[in-house]
Amino acid sequence: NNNKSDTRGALIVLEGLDRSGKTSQSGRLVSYLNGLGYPVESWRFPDRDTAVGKMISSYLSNQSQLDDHTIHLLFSANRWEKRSLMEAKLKSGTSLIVDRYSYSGVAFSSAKGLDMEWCKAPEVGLLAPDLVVYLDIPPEKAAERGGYGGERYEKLEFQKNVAQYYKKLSDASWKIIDACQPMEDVEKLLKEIVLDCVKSCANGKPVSQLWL
Ligand code: FDM
Repeated sequence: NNNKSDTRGALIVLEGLDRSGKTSQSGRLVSYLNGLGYPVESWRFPDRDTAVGKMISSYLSNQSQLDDHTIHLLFSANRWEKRSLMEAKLKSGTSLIVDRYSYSGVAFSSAKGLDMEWCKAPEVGLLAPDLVVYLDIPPEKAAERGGYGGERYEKLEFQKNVAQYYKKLSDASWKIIDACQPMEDVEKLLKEIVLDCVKSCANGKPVSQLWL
């Protein structure tokens, strides 16, 4: 397909427990794709720079208390406030590497005891990723890496619970990478998977919506 107007960017989501390596890997992916000449940006959720994002940030750092349902809906609203920009970027040919998305939203809130279907509902209609990569690490191993910064969810027992909900959410389309491997090996696998996805989207694969 040589029609340039058909080319769109890919929506690629990295998921995983805290300290699974998502943030370092997304930086590396962006440099890699840029180096190959693909327009790409690194995004993350929560996006703490928006008005809603500031409320989320204050909650995560224990400076404010919110009912579990309320914070769940704020996380979702934080994605909704970026939806139109997201769509515009993809349409203009820019790929997005997104550190956490709706799956974090559902896994973390369900791990607190909220109903999973209730948690999914506000995500319906957001853009569906073209690729979800799960950086798989046992919660104990992630905790050993240190650097839990003292935010609300950075506790081993809770992370174990979150891991179980990620498993429930995952489907055959997810690419699961063993995140206990050396960083360079994870990086190499990720680059291959992500480049394939970017190429297939550039060939005109349509954007779809959650929840699939
Ligand atoms: N988190 C993140 C949620 O609980 N719901 C969400 O929708 C999202 C996107 O927020 F503990 C949690 C996951 C994590 C915390 O994430 C902040 P970062 O990646 O540490 O900024």
